[in-house]
Amino acid sequence: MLQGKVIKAAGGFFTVRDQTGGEYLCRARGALKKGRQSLIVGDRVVFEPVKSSSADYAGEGVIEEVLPRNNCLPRPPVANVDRLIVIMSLKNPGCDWQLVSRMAVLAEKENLSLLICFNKTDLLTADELNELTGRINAYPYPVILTSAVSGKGINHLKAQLTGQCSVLAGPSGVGKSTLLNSVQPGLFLQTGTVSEKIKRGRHTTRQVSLLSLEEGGSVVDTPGFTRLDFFDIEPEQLPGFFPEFETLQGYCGFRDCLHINEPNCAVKPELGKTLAPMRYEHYKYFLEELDRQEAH
Ligand SMILES: Nc1nc2c(ncn2[C@@H]2O[C@H](COP(=O)(O)OP(=O)(O)OP(=O)(O)O)[C@@H](O)[C@H]2O)c(=O)[nH]1
Ligand SMILES: [Mg+2]
Ligand SMILES: [Zn+2]
Repeated sequence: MLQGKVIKAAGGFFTVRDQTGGEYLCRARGALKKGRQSLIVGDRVVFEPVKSSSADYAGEGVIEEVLPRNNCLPRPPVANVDRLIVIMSLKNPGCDWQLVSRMAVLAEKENLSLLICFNKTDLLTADELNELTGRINAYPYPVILTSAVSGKGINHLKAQLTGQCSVLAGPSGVGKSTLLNSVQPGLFLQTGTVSEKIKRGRHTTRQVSLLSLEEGGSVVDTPGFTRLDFFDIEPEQLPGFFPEFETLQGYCGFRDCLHINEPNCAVKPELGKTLAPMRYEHYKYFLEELDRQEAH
């Protein structure tokens, strides 16, 4: 038996890399398939190798066991990562600010460290960029500004990737694969264009795949998405996933204050002061969404 990590998952086949770097094309043992849990990229597995008939792989194999996950994201489906990097372009396609907050909630839920990367800064004039500064800085998370065209921020991004396992997530066409190619040209990831007419990407990356980095660490490139639903989140948990509420909520009149209409709320008076109005809007929107879900 060998131990390895799932680096690709497609059509019932899993590419598993063992500790020495050998890659095996594996299927999952029937009993595993019947279990509730499906295998995803990043899963650590125990597998039984068999000799390969293909030159592309060190061998074939059967996955016998999935080891417990440290964390797991439903979308993009990936397990055991150290950090989530949300990529958004500021133009073509324009930024979906609410989707950033949505990803942040999921990162908080899974205890993942989060980095937000705003890409395609080369497409904006200094004035346009200035206008967005308020929103760019509204998130209580580290932010980097990048351009795969001018090279801005690429070294910074590279330094952030080194030595850990990160997953890149964001809509189609924002430049996830292009940025990775800039960080490590040898990856030769396929990239696509953005439709002029609908200003959206063309879903060029089709698979979640875990890539090794020359300088140490690994990164998961993922297909773009626009919709992201919450599940397994109770409305009462939501305030805990907005770190800017943390120090304030201890001063609210009610311990389970949801910071909406409760008397003596310590969070609401901070709106527009230490609390970015955009983030509070996102919070309210998510809370209503979770309330609706609960009512069903
Ligand atoms: N101007 C400009 N264009 C960029 C930048 N980064 C990426 N692009 C372009 O944006 C388009 C989409 O890039 P991709 O890397 O394929 O985007 P993606 O996020 O991987 O998209 P999916 O794989 O579909 O999810 C390509 O035409 C890139 O050349 C940038 O910093 N500036
Ligand atoms: Mg891509
Ligand atoms: Zn409150």
